[in-house]
Formats: sequence, structure tokens, C-alpha cells
Amino acid sequence: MRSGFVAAAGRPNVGKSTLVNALCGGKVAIVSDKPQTTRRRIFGIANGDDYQLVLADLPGFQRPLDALTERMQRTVDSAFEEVDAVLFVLSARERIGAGDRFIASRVFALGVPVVIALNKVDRLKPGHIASQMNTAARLGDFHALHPVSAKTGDGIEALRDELIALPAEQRSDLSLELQIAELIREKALGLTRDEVPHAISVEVEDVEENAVRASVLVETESQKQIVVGKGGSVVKEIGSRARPDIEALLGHRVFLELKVKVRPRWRRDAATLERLGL
Ligand SMILES: Nc1nc2c(ncn2[C@@H]2O[C@H](COP(=O)(O)OP(=O)(O)OP(=O)(O)O)[C@@H](O)[C@H]2O)c(=O)[nH]1
Ligand SMILES: [Mg+2]
Repeated sequence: MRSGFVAAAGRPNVGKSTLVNALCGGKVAIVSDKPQTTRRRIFGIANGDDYQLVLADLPGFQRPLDALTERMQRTVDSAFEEVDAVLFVLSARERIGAGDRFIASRVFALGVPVVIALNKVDRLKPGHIASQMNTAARLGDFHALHPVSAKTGDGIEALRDELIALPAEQRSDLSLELQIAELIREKALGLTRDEVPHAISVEVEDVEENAVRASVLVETESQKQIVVGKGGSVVKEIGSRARPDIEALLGHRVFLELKVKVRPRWRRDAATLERLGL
């Protein structure tokens, strides 16, 4: 089961609530043509066969004017502390300007993927949409940019797919290397028995754009023979079982290079344990 927590950010009235409703396929948040409709954080959930996307609809980003708007802005700020990704919503029907750039300066500094939804593209001419997309693209280093209409549903499915496919690295307290190591170790445990599983550890040496290099560590030569298997059959099987999980974690295809190494008494070696994050 994959899951992620995504918060909708954007100026008041750009269509954040309408968009969260559309992504969840039901009404979770009220909508109106008046700015500052949303006053509290509301969670919407998009469920699929193997994923759960939790979407937080938030009040619009604004300069606080009174105690209410101050509290609303605090809600926005605190939601940002926990998100895996931000859905940055813009209105294509309005000029993308200083207000959007101010929000951009905040969301792009969070260190999580930012997916821009250029909303309200219904009834706009293609040329106008294209120029608004160009302006939107200059707001920051975005992960993806989708023109959508929350009202007509145009582009919503592609946007939902994008959010679901976001890399999951921020969803765990383990580093990416350790998460990958655990996925490989899980497959190695499933293919070995007796004392061998206890002697196995996995060290991820390198995570590159399209390749992951890792070693399965064992303590003795005979354990190595077992984990390698006849003609390499066991280690190959570990790799082919682990690869889909790693690809799901990273969100793209990878080449997995897996070696089996003997590291005598690694369970007693402080340096190795340190590297394994134990
Ligand atoms: N034409 C058009 N109108 C839209 C679209 N999405 C939202 N709206 C309209 O824009 C207005 C504001 O929508 P909301 O979803 O309440 O906007 P919001 O960003 O949540 O606003 P606040 O909660 O006030 O920050 C409503 O009148 C919506 O019907 C869209 O894709 N196309
Ligand atoms: Mg709203």
C-alpha cells in the first residue's frame, strides 16, 4: 500500500477546494465564489487499489488581517511541516503575480516536490493557456505542471496519477538508501532459511538516476554460496523480486546491481553496523 500526504496551497479563490473535491471524487470541502471560503484544514482521501492519497485542503495564503485570518494562516503554516508534497494551485483566469510569487517562495523552500496545478483552464483559448503555463513554470523548480479544470474534470485524472506516482522517500523516517536496503533484505529473507536470514544484511552503495548498486552481506563463504545459488539463481531472484518495489519507491525504472559479499562477523563490527544504520 502506497500513501502520501499532499497539501493544497494557493491564493484565495483559485479553486483549491474544488480541486481537492475533484481529486477525491466527492465533496469534502465547501466551495464558493467568495475568497476565504475555507477556514480550516480539511482532509480528503483518494483511494485506489494500492494507494491512498491524503489531500489537505487549506485556507488560501494571505496576509493576515484579523484574528481569524491570522489563525487561518497559522493552519497553513503548520500543515506545511508535515507534507510529502505540495499541490500549488494557480488560477489561469487571473494574472499570475506577486501573490503567487510570494507563495512560491514559501512552498519551493520546503524541500518536497511541488506539483503545480494551473486551474480554471476551461473556456480559455489554447494560446492563453500556453502563456499562463510559461509564467507558472517560472515560479520555481516544480516537479510537474498540469493545466486542469476542477470544474469540468479536465486533466484531473492525469494530475491524480502524478500525485500518486510521487517518490515516496519523504514518507518514511528511513533514508532512501536504508529503505531500498530493507526492500532487498525482505526478498533475501523470503528466499533463505535456518541461520542464513540472521546472517544477512544489505548495504546500498549507490543510488543514481537509473541505477542502484547494493550488496547482500553474509558472514561466511558457505552462506555466500547459498545466497548466490546455483549459477546465481538465488541472488537473481532476490533482485527481480526487489526491483519492482524499488521502482515503486523511486517512481521510475531502475537497473539493480546486486552482489553477494562475505563480511566476516559483521554483526560484531561497529563500523559496519554504523553504515547499516543499526
Ligand atoms: N471556471 C472555473 N471555475 C472554477 C474552477 N475551479 C473552481 N472554480 C470556481 O472558483 C471559485 C472558488 O473556488 P474554491 O474551490 O472555493 O476556491 P478556493 O481556492 O478553495 O478558495 P478559498 O477557500 O477561499 O481559498 C468558485 O466559484 C468555483 O466554482 C475551474 O476549474 N473553472
Ligand atoms: Mg477553499
